[in-house]
Amino acid sequence: MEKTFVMVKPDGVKRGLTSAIMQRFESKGFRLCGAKLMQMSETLAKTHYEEHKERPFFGDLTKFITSGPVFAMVLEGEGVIDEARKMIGKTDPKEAAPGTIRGDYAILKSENIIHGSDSPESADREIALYFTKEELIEDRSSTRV
Ligand code: RTP
Ligand code: MG
Repeated sequence: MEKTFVMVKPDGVKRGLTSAIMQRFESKGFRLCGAKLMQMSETLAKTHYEEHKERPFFGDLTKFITSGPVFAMVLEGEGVIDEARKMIGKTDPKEAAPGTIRGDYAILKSENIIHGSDSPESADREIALYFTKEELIEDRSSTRV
């Protein structure tokens, strides 16, 4: 079953939005395979955002993402990668539609509450960066009520 990696960023955790965000994905019908509150190291931050390492905002981005605990999640369900990105909304919260997570909870591009994998390749890479196989409970579709 398709899986994605979603992470409430330090601003979201600090503002107490973790459960409200998790609720949206669960209510939609996606299943939680794994979740943890954690402090990202500088090394993990640089690896996670490796694709942006030449961009001018890279330093601020890694500083921000390590500024406090994050809440990492793996979600499972049909089309979850694209659907979670839709639910998250555009990168700049000012352009994110109302009803999306960024549209409803954020104002600044640099503090946009949540991360979600942008492709199947990113999802595989990011899930492996944050979770061991043992930490994930996979494919519960047959036990779904
Ligand atoms: P994310 O990876 O965090 O889920 O965000 P995203 O896919 O929507 O956006 P991405 O292009 O991957 O950018 C990663 C994060 O870098 C910050 N950013 N700042 N100043 C800028 O022009 C700029 N562009 C991107 C954002 O915080 C974005 O979430
Ligand atoms: Mg991205």
